[in-house]
Amino acid sequence: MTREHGDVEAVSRRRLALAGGVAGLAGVVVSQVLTDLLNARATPVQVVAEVIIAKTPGAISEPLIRLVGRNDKPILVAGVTIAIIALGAVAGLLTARRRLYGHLVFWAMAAIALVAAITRPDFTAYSVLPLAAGVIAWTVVLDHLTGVARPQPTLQASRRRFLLNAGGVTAAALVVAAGGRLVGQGRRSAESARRLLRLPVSRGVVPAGAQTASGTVSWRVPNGAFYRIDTALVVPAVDPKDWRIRIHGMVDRELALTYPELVARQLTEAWVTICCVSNPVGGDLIGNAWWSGVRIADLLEEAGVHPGADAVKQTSKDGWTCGTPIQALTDGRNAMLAVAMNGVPLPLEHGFPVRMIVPGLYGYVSATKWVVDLEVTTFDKFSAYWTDRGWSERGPVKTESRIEVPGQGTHVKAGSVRVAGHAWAQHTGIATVEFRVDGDPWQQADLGRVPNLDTWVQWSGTVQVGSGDHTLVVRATDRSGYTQTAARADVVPNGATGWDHITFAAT
Ligand SMILES: Nc1nc2c(c(=O)[nH]1)N[C@H]1C(S)=C(S)[C@@H](COP(=O)(O)O)O[C@H]1N2
Ligand SMILES: [Mo]
Repeated sequence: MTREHGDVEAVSRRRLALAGGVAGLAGVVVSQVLTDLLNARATPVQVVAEVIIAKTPGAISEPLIRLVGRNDKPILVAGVTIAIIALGAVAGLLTARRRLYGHLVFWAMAAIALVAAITRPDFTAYSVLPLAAGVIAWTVVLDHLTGVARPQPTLQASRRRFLLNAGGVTAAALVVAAGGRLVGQGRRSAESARRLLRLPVSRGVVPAGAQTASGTVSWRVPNGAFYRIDTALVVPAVDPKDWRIRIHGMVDRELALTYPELVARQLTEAWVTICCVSNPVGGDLIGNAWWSGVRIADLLEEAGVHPGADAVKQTSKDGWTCGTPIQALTDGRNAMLAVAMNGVPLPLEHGFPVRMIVPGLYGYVSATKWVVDLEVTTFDKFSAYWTDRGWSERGPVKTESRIEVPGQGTHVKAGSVRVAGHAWAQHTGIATVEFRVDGDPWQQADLGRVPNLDTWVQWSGTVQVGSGDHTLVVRATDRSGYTQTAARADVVPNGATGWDHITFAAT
């Protein structure tokens, strides 16, 4: 072997090791960023560190922990990261023999992380996604950089090319990691501020007789099952200590409130069903909860609304806007700046720390989450997020009803069949619900009890069916005397109409 040849080999070995180390780092970063975006509890590296802590015998760990104090976890996380980069370097070197050998090192590390994750009590299949993304990053970066590391016609050019690539990937990884940390940090600090809050709110008691039907969605929808609609790719993380709301525009006195000032005011609590204008007939973009907050009418009264104002334009922390008629905010209904949902501070996804709730209007014209600004104005002076995209300026909820039992396409026993679901006409109230099987006459449903006009109502009944296929239809009549039209309208521009129907088979 000539001396020159030996130099080239040394150079390319160094490059392969560097390529592998950079690949290792890229995988760690990608898995960390995905963990933050998915709001998973811990990164794969953290999970491995936790398992190491759990499995280390006390005789060894205790003196160590005494030595490093409460920094044991961060130190271990850093150690695992360094180990991954070092093993990545080994993987890079092994690609000189065969590319597969390099990949095997990464797969072995992934297998360890997978086993560590599965042994954790909060394991879900979903929590494997960050790890899978990290493995893909490892593979792609390793193949790319080891490819670039191969000797080129001139030594100078190939050196420059390799260093540019390796440096570029490293810089990108560090920038992404820093960005990801920022996003994740905001979320974590908002979450912990939320956990520490003790609000003077109640959980709300489901009124006797409201939950009558069995097999339906529950009358009170738990926060974890509540539908979610918004334009936010990343949920805004707003710390209550940084939250302010400004009430301004056509008012005598501008108001500015901090979170403690808001929750120190008289709180109002109520059952309100909110729903999305995009809910198709029979759809599930609707939910009922016990909301606690401050009545907007009181705030507007204090600010002194100028005559002639007809709208309140709301802006959220993330720049989303909507407009609500002042009349709906001041006519005595429970329109509020809500701070709690079913007795706990709003979940981040549902607008923490403060959102609007207005009975009787679709969410896109009233239910601003992460709200920070209320401008008293007139409808002719502004347009809002969804009105700019073809939806109506005004969005009163349309009277609707939905079949939940039996399920679409299910099989039941011929004879008496229980039928049930929900109907709603927020702030108008449901008067009657009727259902009909096949071409038979309409039958009156039994209605659950409701505390006010602003919630959905459970309906139920019985139909007699012989064996064969059947169609069930439902329609509601509200307290204004309006019976749902059978005419089907699309959700655009101001909400769907039509009767919900399902087919089922009896044997
Ligand atoms: N900031 C903000 N608030 C928003 C939205 C949004 O996109 N951004 N979507 C609205 C729509 S269209 C609906 S239907 C409700 C849904 O509220 P939920 O996600 O708590 O069910 O929020 C409303 N508030
Ligand atoms: Mo919506």
